[in-house]
Amino acid sequence: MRHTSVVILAALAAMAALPAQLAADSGPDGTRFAAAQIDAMDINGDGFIDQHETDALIGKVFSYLDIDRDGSIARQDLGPGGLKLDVNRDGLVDATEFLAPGRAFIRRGDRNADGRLSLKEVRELGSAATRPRHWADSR
Ligand SMILES: [Ca+2]
Ligand SMILES: [Ca+2]
Ligand SMILES: [Ca+2]
Repeated sequence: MRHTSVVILAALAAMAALPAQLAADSGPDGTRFAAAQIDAMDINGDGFIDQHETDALIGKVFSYLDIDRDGSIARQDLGPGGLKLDVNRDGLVDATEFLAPGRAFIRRGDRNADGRLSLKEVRELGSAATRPRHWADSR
């Protein structure tokens, strides 16, 4: 599939920006946007996003960015987001650090603790982002 990496990068970028975008886009369009997110990330087509799916998708982006295949990406190569990803501040973003936001995304939104995000939970993540104090606390 020629467009695979573009789709994955778009999904990742959309995921990173998801709460803000949903907050800016509440109402019926927000639901449509949440549905599009699930669609883009729901590999097994069960209508939910789980950690295996975020790991698989984000892992592909990681391999794509890890050009020299040494298992890490220089922090500065990731732009402004790199500093946040480099949790242990060693200047490199390894796979664990790179996958962490996707896992946090699931944990943050998983209201019923079934380990996966439903359309409703993705929607609620969006409305949580409209409460700045809550959002700041969860970081
Ligand atoms: Ca799924
Ligand atoms: Ca690191
Ligand atoms: Ca859930």
